[in-house]
Amino acid sequence: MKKLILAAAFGSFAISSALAETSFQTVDADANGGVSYVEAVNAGMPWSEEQFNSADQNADGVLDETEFKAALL
Ligand SMILES: [Ca+2]
Ligand SMILES: [Ca+2]
Repeated sequence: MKKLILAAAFGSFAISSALAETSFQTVDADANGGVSYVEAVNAGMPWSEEQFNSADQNADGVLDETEFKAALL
């Protein structure tokens, strides 16, 4: 039982550190200055379309660097 809890704790730690290392430039695959939902998903971001849309504060369909970083917090 204890092992299971440790594994779960390690798992979530690994996910959050991977996200912290995900840079905007890496996720913006076509380097057009905005991260589309498809780019985010392809980069492994664990976002639903709903989460993406709420992160897209100016509703232009992409996350600029400011929106992207805010969404990671
Ligand atoms: Ca892009
Ligand atoms: Ca936007």
